[in-house]
Formats: sequence, structure tokens, C-alpha cells
Amino acid sequence: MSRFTFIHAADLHLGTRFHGLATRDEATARHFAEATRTALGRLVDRTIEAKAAFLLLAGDIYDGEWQDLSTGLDFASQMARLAREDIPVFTLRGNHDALSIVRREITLPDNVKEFSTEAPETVELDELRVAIHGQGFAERSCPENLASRYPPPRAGWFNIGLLHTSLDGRPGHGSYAPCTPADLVARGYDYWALGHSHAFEMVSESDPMIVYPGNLQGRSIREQGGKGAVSVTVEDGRIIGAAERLIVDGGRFFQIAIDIDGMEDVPDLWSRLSERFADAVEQKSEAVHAARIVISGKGSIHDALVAMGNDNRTAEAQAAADRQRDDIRIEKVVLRSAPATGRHTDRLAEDGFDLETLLSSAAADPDVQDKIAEAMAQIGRHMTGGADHFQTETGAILAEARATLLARAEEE
Ligand SMILES: [Mn+2]
Repeated sequence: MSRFTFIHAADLHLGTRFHGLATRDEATARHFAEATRTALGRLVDRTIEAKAAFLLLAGDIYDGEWQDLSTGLDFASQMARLAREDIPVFTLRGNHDALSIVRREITLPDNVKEFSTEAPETVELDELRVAIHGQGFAERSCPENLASRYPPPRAGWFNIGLLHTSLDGRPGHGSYAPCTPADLVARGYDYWALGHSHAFEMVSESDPMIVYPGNLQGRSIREQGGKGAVSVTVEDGRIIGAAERLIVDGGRFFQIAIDIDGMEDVPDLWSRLSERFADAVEQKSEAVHAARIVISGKGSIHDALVAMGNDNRTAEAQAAADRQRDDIRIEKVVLRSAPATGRHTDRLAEDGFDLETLLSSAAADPDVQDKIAEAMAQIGRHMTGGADHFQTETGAILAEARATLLARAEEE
């Protein structure tokens, strides 16, 4: 009886810079900046602990061309840890680290095999009777269906397809080696180790098992929850049981939505928010958590919330988190609430000047929205991370502007 375990990861995105964190806490900012490296270190720990036969990395190892050599050096040193344990690594390039994009290089230990970007290649592991087929991206865009050109399986062996793909079919339309699950099934392999989608997904449970492990580390509030790799065990040429998720992320994003409806005063909001933190994240997670708080609803406390200003709201949300746990940092507090209905309309509609209606119609005006988008883009051009990394939802900006104006009008 032969039995072995392999680990499959993808989308490490080493070199990712975290811009999105609103926190001014430097230690947290640093923690997230290092999170992709931390996650890789933990992946290697887990691979060694599992005495894995090999490690598969299905593309987007790097987020883009290295800012400096430390990005490549870090990967090389982690691969060397596996080399010293005689664990081979099979990798290929995805759209983010295509051959034409990541040009800098550093010598990797001999245990690392990178698949060609010119044609599909097969590596055979004689002792395990495993054949691994793969081809990487030469350019950022890869409109060809790479999978359809992968070679036939080696009969009687355990065959693995390593592929970076968006798996969205439609040849000629997709840019990321488009193909369908049916194309993959047709190759006749036992396992497809995919990369590209950042969400964990069991595309197919068996015959063949097709898996997106998701990225190794969430990169923004859009990538929430635990991140990591999968571990698969093969006995006598067949997969035993389900793929096991190995969560290795060093920082994790999550969101709490809270409605101010019916709340009597602002402290009420913070105490309810605090309760929500109690069970919002797993108790024994090694990751630091970045929380986005979205405040919505209509209520009498809205004006007071606006008047507090963003820094104070963020600090109160942080204090509410700290009352429960010490591993949560507030990423951002988004204020989407509105004043209790009616009040402003009545008072401000005097003298034929209806501020609320005026602001509501402005908010719905495409020209106003365009102007805001343009203003945000202009600000973005002056920021290292570009406009993507801060509040760009026009609706939210308008809601806050409207709330601020109404609160000021109320004061006067
Ligand atoms: Mn990708």
C-alpha cells in the first residue's frame, strides 16, 4: 500500500502592499504588511509537519514585479526550508507574475520546479507514480485554453493538472486561460490544482477533484474569512477522504453591519457593537483581525454620530472591540445611517428651501456622481495606493456629505 499527502496552495501574492487599513496603529499596519510572508511561513510549517510528499503552487506567487529583492529572497528562503526536508515544490506563473511581468530573479533551491510558459510540460515522480502536468502564463493576459492542450494522463499513475485559470469558459473572451470544468474532466486526470480565484472552492469533489484553495492571505475587506491551502491524501492511486483546509493567514478581514434603528443614544451603539465582537471571530485563531464596521439604518442618534467625526467613531469602535478581545483592529467605520425620518424635512423646508430634497436629488444626479468620482480619482493620483484603496463608493460619500450638511443646518 502506498500512501502520501500533498499540499496545494495558490495566489500567494507576495509583495502585496496593504493600503486599505484606516488604522493609525503602526504595529497593526506592519503586521498586515508582513501578512503574506507570515502566511507563506506558516504554509511551509504545515507542509513540513504533514511530511507532505510535495507542494503545489498554482500561480500568482508574486503580486507583481518585486519592489525590491527581499520579496524574492523571502520566497527562496522558505523554499530552502522545504529543500532541507526533501520536499519538492511545483509552481507556475499566473497573470500577476507572468514571465513578462516579474523579470527580477534570484536563484531558487533545486527542489523548486517551475513549469514552462511556452508549452505544457509533465513532471514524473517515479517513486510515487505521480505525473504533474502544467503550463504557466507568459503574459498578463492568456486568452488560450491552456488546459485543452495538456497531455493525456499517464495510465495507471496519479495525474495532477496544475493550472492558473479563471475557469469561466468562453474562449476568446477570457484573459485567464479560459476553460470549463468539462474541459478539465475531459483530460482524464485525478486532481486539478487550480489558482486565480481568491475564494476557496471545491469545483468538483471527485473524479476528478477540482480545487481552488483560494489565496493564502486576504488582501482587503473584499476577501474575508480564513485563508490558506488544502491538504490531499492519496492511497493506492486514489484520493482518500475530502481535501482538508489548512488555514495559515496572518491577518483576516471581516465586516460587522449594525443598524441604529431604535437606539436611544450613542453609547447604546458602542455597547451593542461590543457584544457583536464577542463571537465575530474564532476564539483560537492566530490571525490579527481587521474589522470594517458599517453603520446603517435611520435613527435619532445619527446626527450625534456624524458630529463625532470619523476619528472618534473609529476610536469608539476600537474601544468596543478591545473590551472583548485583543486581536481586533478597526479597518474602517463606514457611516451609512440617516436621520430619523421627517425631522429635517419639516424644519428645513421653511421659506421654500428644502435642503433634504435638494440633497437627495443631487445624490441621484449622474453628473454629481461623475464629479465625485473624478474628485476621488484626482485625490487617488496623489496617493501611493491609488483611489482603490480608500472610500470610493459614491453613494456612501454622498450619504455622509448629506448627513454632515443636515447636522450643520440643524445646529444653526
Ligand atoms: Mn491570478
